[in-house]
Amino acid sequence: MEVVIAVGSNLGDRLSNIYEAKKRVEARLGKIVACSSIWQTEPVVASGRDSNEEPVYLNLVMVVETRMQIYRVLDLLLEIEIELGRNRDKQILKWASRTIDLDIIACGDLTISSERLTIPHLEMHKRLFVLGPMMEIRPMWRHPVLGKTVEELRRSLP
Ligand code: A4P
Ligand code: MG
Repeated sequence: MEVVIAVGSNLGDRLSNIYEAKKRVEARLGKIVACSSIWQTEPVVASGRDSNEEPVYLNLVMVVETRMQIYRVLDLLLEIEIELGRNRDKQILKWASRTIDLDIIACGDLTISSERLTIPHLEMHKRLFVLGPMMEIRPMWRHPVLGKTVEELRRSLP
């Protein structure tokens, strides 16, 4: 199966965080069969906070071919985040800056809504930093709940 994964970094050596994450994903999850270019994006911050106070992000989206169970994929991604210095302190604010973020965006037309995992990612359709890169590699993927392709979702963003 193909798992679409979004990668983001806005702290530390962002490029090297991203390359290291890709290397570890490929070693532990499976082959990266498609990868977007790296986008520099303005931080999306929680309401009430100033996006000028957060460093700019580098983002990309990749597709990994794996036979692993999806919760296993999640555990491995969380493990790689920790290894790459992700601070998961509970005090940390929502959408805080991070060395690396690895989110599962989609997995074919699978839908999951459990305590630990929501697929497709809850916010993916609102985010240019996901839809932009994903347009490059899977423009025709269709959101199984919203019924729209990446291209259509991208067009409906402001
Ligand atoms: N979880 C549930 N569904 C998923 C999924 N599909 N993929 C659970 C991954 N994890 C999922 O995640 C908290 C918990 O969500 C996990 O333990 C898992 O069980 P987290 O990574 O600690 O939280 P987070 O990343 O802060 O939250 P979230 O909602 O993933 O935020 P986002 O969407 O990642 O937002 N601006 C720019 N320009 N670029 C960015 O990349 N990223 C964020 C973070 C904010 N602003 C940004 C960017
Ligand atoms: Mg995340």
